[in-house]
Amino acid sequence: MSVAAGDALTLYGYWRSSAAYRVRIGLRLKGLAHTDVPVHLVRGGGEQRQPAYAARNPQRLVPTLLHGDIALTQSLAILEYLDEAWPDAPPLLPRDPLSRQRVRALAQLVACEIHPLNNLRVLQALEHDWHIDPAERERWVRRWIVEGFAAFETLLGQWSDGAGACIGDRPTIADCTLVPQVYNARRFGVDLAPYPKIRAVEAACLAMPAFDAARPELQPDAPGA
Ligand SMILES: N[C@@H](CCC(=O)N[C@@H](CS)C(=O)NCC(=O)O)C(=O)O
Repeated sequence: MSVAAGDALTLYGYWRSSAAYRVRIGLRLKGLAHTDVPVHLVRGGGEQRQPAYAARNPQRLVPTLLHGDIALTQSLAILEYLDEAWPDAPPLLPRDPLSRQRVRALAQLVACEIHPLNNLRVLQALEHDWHIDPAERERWVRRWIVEGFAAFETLLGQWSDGAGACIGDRPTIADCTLVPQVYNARRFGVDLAPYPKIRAVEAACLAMPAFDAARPELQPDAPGA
C-alpha cells in the first residue's frame, strides 16, 4: 500500500459523532476536499460493527479516514496526520513547543477524559448490562462533561489570550475537539453558563466557514438534511 498527497480522502462518519465532527472541521480548515460516507451508529445494531467496516477500523468506531487505500483511525491522530501530510495548508498546530503542548493537552482533556466515558457503547452498556434508566444515564453524561469543562475553562483562563481560538488567534486541534464537545453538552442539557470562555471560543469558531459547514445538522445523513 502506498499513498500520495493527491490521493482521494473519504471520511466514514456519522452526523452526530463528535469524533467525526473533529475531523470534518480539520479537513475544512486545511482546505482538503473529501467525500463523506455515513456509517449509521444505531440502525441494525450499528453499521460500525459490521465486518466490512470493522475490517478498516477494528475498534468499530467512527471516524475512519481513507487516504487512497490507507485507513486512518483515531480522530486526533488523523488531524495530526493531515497537518503533517499537507504542511503547506493552514496549520492545525502552533509552531512553538509550549503552545503545541497546550493545544494537545486541551484536545486530550476532551478526547481522553470526557468523550470516552460518554460514548455510545458505554451508554448502551449502562442501559443493557447495568439497567440504568435514561434519566440517570443522562446525568452520568453531564457529570463528566461538567467536570471536564470546569478544568478546560480554568486552563483557558491561564493559557488563552482571548484572541478567539483556545490558544492564539487561529483554530487548532484544540478547537476542532472543543466545539463538537460543546455541541454534545447542549444535546445532553448541560448548563453552559459557568463556562464563558468556552462559549466565547465556540462562538468565534462557529463564525468561521470551516466550522459552520461541519455542523452535525448540515451533514447529508442528518435527519431532515
Ligand atoms: N478516540 C476515538 C473515539 C471514536 C468514537 O468513540 N467514536 C464514536 C462516535 S463519537 C463511535 O463510533 N461510537 C460507536 C459505538 O460506541 O459503538 C477517536 O477520537 O476517533
